[in-house]
Parts: sequence; C-alpha cells; structure tokens
Amino acid sequence: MDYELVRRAFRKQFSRDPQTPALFRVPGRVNLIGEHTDYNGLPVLPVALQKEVVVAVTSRDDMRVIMSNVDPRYEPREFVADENIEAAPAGDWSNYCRAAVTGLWQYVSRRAGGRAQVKCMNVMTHGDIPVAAGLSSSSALVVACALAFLHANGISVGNGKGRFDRIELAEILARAEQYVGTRGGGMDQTVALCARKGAALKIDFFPIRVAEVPLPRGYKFVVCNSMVRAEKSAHQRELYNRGPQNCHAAAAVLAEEFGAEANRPIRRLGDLMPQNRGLSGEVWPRIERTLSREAPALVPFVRHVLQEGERVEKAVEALEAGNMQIFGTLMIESHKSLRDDYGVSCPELDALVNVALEAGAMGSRLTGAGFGGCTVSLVAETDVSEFVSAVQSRYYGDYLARHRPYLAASPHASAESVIICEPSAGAGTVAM
Ligand code: NG1
Repeated sequence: MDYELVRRAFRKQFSRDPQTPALFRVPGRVNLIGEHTDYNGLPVLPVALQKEVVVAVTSRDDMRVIMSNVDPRYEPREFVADENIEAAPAGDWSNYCRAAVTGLWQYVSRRAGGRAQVKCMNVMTHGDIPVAAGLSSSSALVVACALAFLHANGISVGNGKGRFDRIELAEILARAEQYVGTRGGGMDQTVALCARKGAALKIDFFPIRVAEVPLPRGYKFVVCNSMVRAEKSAHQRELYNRGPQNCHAAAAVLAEEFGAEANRPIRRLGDLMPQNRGLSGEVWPRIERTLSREAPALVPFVRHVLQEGERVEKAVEALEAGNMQIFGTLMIESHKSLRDDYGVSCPELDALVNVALEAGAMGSRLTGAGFGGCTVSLVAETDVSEFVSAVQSRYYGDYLARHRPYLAASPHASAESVIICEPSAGAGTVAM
C-alpha cells in the first residue's frame, strides 16, 4: 500500500495535511471456517489480510462529511451528519461512511457534550482489498470511517481510560453496517478491529468475545478469486438476507420445545448449542423431527449452521494440536455443506475448490457469504508456488477461459486473482 500517495491526495484535495496520526489502516479478512454462523450466535475463525483500507482525516465544524477516494471510480461524496442520515442509493460507496457516522452518533455526541459540539470531517480513503470478493472490503471501509470520525472528535480506540474499547466498537459497527441493508453478523468488523499478527481469531457472539489462535508454521492459506462478483448491493443482498431470515424462522419454530426444556430462551440457532457442541447425541434427530413436521424446507439450513459451529470448535482444536490434515478435512466438509445445505456456492466456486484440491491443497472452501467471491485453500508452504501455477493454468487459463470468457478477460483477473495470506494485525495507525 502506498501510504504517501494517500497523504498527497489528501493535501491536494483539502489543501492541508491530515491530522496526526496521518493515517488509519483497516485490514480485509479471509474467513478460514465458520460461515453463516455469526448471526446465529455460533463462532467463526477468520484472519486479517495484508490488504487494507486506509483513511486520512481532518475535522470540520459545519456538520458536513466530505469524502474523497484516491481511486477515481469512487467519485467524491458529501452528506450532512446527524443521528439519522438518509441513505444514498444502494451501492453508493458513501453509504458505508453514513453507516459508521450514524451508528456512532449517539456515543460521539454524548462524549462531545451535545449535538452542536460534534465535529464532522474531510476524509480521503484508499484501498487494495478486492471488492465484491467476500474479503470484507465494505466492513473495512465502515471501520475506517468510524476511526476517522472518532479521531475527528478526539476519541481514540484501544485499552485504557477514556479510550473506546475495540470490542465495544465492533458491537456497535456490526449493527451499524446493517444500515446498508444486509442482515449480517459481527465477524468482519470484529476481526478488522481485533486481529493479531500471525494468528487466526476465534470470535464468539452475543456478546462478542475473541481468542487469538496462533497458526502453525509450514502452511499457507491461499485466497483465490473466482472472479464472480459477490456484490451485496443488489440481487445478492436479497439472497444473502434469505439466510438470516430462514435461520430466524427456524429458531422461532424450535424455541418452544427446546426453550422450555433447556430452561432458557432460544433466540437464535446458537442457543440450541450453548457450548457449540452436542449435535452428535440425540439433539439433532429431535431438531430434525420437529422441523420436518413444522417447516421441512428449513432442515438443511439448520443442519449447516449447527454443524458449521461444531466444525469451528474442531478446527480450533486441530490448529492447537498442529493437526493440519484434520483442519483441511473440516474445510472440505464446510464447503460441501455450504454448497448442498445452505445453497450459497456457485459453479465457479465449486470448480475452483476442485482445482485447488487437485493442485495439492489439503483443504479448500468458499469463504465469506458465497454467491461468488473467493475460495481459501490450505497449502503446505513448500507446495505453494506449484499450487499457484496449477490454479493459474487450470482455473484462470482453462476453466474460466472456456466457460466464462468474459470473466477471464476482466481487468482484475490477473492482479487480484491469488493472494497468499499474511495474517495481519487489526486496525491501527500508520506511522509516517
Ligand atoms: P461477506 O463475505 O463480507 O459478505 C458476510 C457477513 C458476515 C458473515 C458472512 C458469512 C456482513 C458485513 N458480513 O460477509 O457477517 O455472515 O457473510 O459467513 O454482512
């Protein structure tokens, strides 16, 4: 990332230097396992990527937020900040900043001593996370705008008195991002804020809790872009939201029978498995029987969610034991379940997973919401370069060129196709 470019662009646009620290950086993420579990109260296991969004900021006294982007595809935007900010049309990039500002408004105005005291901001952003690829570029932008808004108001993030706790901020921003119309969970905002270099982050929800899980040496996670855009501003937003809706409906069906017995309310599917375990016993057949009677179409969705929650627990144990063979097998099972039960894969992602496994990956699966975007594959470090060339020729050179020539010809097809993941730290400042 060329940080100096962002500082220069800021100076050119706003005729002054950004406030110190000059820049905030927020990473994208790749989820290793645990898909469509976060909004169900079951765990996830992502890592932060070396790809990031950066933002430079100065404060303003006139209630306006003025946004620019180094990339000319994102035209400058401006809006008046308030507690309830009207959204721009779906897909407009300013919505991610509107989400952050509106989500933090109450907190910031309380800290500032009233609405009239709130500072707004000029921001210049830039990013190298592939967009619409399931690598969380949108949440990185939300978090970046949030850090900028807090900074403009003299609030810093971290541990210690007067600072905004990272987990508390993740809770607020997970809700805030729903402003753009998706009913997602809190994985992306939490890992963007709390990740540790060299480690995966196990995240539990309701409330958010995090645990660092070191990654054993000798292996790499390789991210491959199917080139099918997983854009959540249009039709795919409806597809995505169907997941949370179905799970909510299933939890409502199961709440009565299982809630009374467990002596606690079943608000979401994760409440059926308080330790994220237990499907192996008699519980699943009973859940299946109840659902088959009341709402049979929901059986596969629930099966995916509950089994995926268990897979995350097993994956953490496998990492701790250094047993990457088991980790790989869990990834393969996760992909099958997302494909067959949750129904969020697509032919290109399935082809890419098959190519990866043929090319020597120990495990491979779609990552993120699905409907396109990327896969993540576990590869022994010594095999990485051979793996990458095999995928380049078999997927990008052969499969895409033959079956989806218009995707193979995309200008991003080579630059953004393969990322060898360097597990990175969560959001921070850039010393310049
Ligand atoms: P991506 O892949 O970035 O669209 C979405 C949700 C996550 C999680 C995953 C599926 C948002 C911002 N992100 O991520 O919370 O539910 O899908 O595991 O809604």
